[in-house]
Amino acid sequence: MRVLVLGGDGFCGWPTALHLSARGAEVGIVDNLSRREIDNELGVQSLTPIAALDARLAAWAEISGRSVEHFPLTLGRDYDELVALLAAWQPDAIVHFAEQRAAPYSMKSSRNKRYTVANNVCATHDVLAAIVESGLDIHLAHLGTMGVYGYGAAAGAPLPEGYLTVRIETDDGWVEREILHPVAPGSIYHMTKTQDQLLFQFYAKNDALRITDLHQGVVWGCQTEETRVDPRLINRFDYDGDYGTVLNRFLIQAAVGHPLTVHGSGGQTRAFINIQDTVRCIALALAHPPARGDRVAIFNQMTECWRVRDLAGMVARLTGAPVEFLANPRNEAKENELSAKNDTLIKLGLEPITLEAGLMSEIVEIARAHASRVDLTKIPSASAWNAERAAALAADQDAQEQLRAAQ
Ligand code: USQ
Repeated sequence: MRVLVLGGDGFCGWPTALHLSARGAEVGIVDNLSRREIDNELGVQSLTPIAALDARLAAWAEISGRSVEHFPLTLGRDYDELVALLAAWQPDAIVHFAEQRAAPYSMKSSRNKRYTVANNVCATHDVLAAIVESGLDIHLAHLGTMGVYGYGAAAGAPLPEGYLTVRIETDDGWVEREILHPVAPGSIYHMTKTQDQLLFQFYAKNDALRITDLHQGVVWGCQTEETRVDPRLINRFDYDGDYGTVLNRFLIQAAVGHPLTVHGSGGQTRAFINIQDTVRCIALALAHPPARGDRVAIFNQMTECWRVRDLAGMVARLTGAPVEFLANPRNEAKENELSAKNDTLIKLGLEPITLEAGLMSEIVEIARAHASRVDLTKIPSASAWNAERAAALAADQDAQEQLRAAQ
């Protein structure tokens, strides 16, 4: 199978490219290195020292004997080059990770909102239009998010996989329909993923494109079977207030003696998945594509749900770290219940790696091994969702300063 991985230098894209290559796929990476540029813009670097993409690919060729080519296109801008690449490379499948994926980064300013919308929505649309223009029967697997649903199901039922059965009253009685689950995005970033869903619905209906949308939860972990083979293949690990995801942040905070930064009361419940399971799920999705003319296949790519304060409690017990309850920079529900169906990937053979299986120890090791690279000033989450949240953050900071002065 020939697979183009769009965004193949990123946190999920890099281990996916290696996983598919290791399993015999011919892999090409399309990436404009924008994630590395954003690191420079934010003045922060991955906790793990990641090699330049060329060096990563040379190391992979040396270790595996398999070459992966890099195409440095900017999706959403270099459209003609993308069409030419599809014609020349003739992929069977495309895995699309090439979007700005951090909710806090997307909410920092109007510039960040506009960049995230333009980058994500135009990239997705260009990929779809280019597949049609190529005339090739390419299966598109896209990394969506559990955040499209808004973290709560109707009447406490588990979130279904993409579609919701509704009953509509007509003159002749009740009829049943399956509709796309209503969206409730909590950030501009999440909102772009809900826009992606509409683009997919249109192109599946109008052009019979074969599309799988993988609604992924919060990813934890860092390394996969392939990335741990050699230090030059190490995956990135974000811990900063914009790109670090909650559990990985807690683990590095514990490793450097920083209190665990729980937003609000920590009553937010989210769906989680380990990075090793991410790459397995993508391989499973590629092996089971929809047929031409099928509706968009939507899988919930998550394995368990956790409340943020319970995660903090677990890390605190494991490491002895103190927990700090901070003003929440985000405009989100203080408490929510969440459960979600993930039957499709389980039926396809996914055997989830769970948090409680003790595998968190590897991440603790990664966090401890690279703790000296942490810039403590980058830990706080300073991106406020709106003026009211910004005022709450400022009041929290004042209170902390007064407490320090009194000590
Ligand atoms: N949180 C804390 N303390 C922190 C960081 C986060 O309490 O130091 C809380 C947040 O307020 C939020 C929850 O933890 O309630 C999750 O935050 P997160 O930063 O781990 O995840 P999120 O912003 O939702 O985004 C991440 C990925 C995104 C993906 C999404 C899946 O960055 O690309 O789509 O997880 S999901 O959350 O299911 O929508």
